[in-house]
Amino acid sequence: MEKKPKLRILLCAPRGFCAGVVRAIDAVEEALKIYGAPVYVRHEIVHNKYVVEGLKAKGAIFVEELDEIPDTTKPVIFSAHGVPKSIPEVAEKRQIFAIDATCPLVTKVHREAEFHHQRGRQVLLVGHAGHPEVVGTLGQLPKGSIFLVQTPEDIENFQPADEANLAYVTQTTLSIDDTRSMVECLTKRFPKIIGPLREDICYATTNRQEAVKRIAASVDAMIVVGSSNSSNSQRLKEVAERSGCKLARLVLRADDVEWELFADISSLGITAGASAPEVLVEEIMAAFAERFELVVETVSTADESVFFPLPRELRPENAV
Ligand code: 0CG
Ligand code: SF4
Repeated sequence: MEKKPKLRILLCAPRGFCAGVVRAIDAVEEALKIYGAPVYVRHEIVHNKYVVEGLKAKGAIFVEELDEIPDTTKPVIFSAHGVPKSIPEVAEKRQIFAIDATCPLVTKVHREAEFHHQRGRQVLLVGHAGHPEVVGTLGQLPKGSIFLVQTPEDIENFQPADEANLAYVTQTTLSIDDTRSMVECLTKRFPKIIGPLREDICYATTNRQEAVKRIAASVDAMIVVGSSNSSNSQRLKEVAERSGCKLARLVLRADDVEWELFADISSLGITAGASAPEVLVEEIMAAFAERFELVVETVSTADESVFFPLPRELRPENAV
């Protein structure tokens, strides 16, 4: 048998599931246990098809909007990305039992936006149009009180009602570096603008980007395990490229690896987005092991011990 070429694998740590994702998936599983199938979930609970398919198989029904749900006594769970204020209002009007699995770190941004609004400030949201988290955060305030800025040009073109009464918040899963330059633009154009004490980018996004930066320039290629609709996973691929990695790919499963691109590499970095299960990292490593003789090292840049308890309605003492 022909000898396999050697491949050095640098595994980023931390990688994969964050505390908000664990909580959101656990919420669906717990709701299925308590209320029985089906339970409804508005939007992919987290942006990963494998996770969504697994929950579907257990009896979760995924919808994009509440009008797809019949009148029911079963709960509907809101995804980890958060929802506009109008959504729980509609659920209440229809008497649908809603369980909010919005990540507490997204809810924190919602509360910040509200706080500024109550103090009469116009709010700028740094983020990407159309992403459900951005839709949810914009939907915390009345129209005309919060504005999305995606680029330095958007900041240049923004005409505030009162320059002295402005604040900003951000999406939680952005590139740390891009956000820093957006914040510089904001404070340059509006020196009195108020922002979060520390940024709104969450610990999981920060740590995963940091780990990728550490290894990106020293590997021939990088694989980010995650879905193409996952903002934090897309950012990891981008960070790898910008930090000097010549070949970076976002891959959902082993079947998606374009093997011809990886034929001649001798080192590979692997990380996973916050919504990508470790079993998919293992699947991809096993597929590489069929073609290469692997030497695996973990490169750790932070320890994570964040834990969020289940949404209140699902805690044992409150379940009805
Ligand atoms: O990174 P985004 O906000 O697209 O979400 P994903 O589901 O991939 O990960 C964490 C959450 C919520
Ligand atoms: Fe929460 Fe960050 Fe995870 Fe999103 S990526 S669910 S904000 S911890």
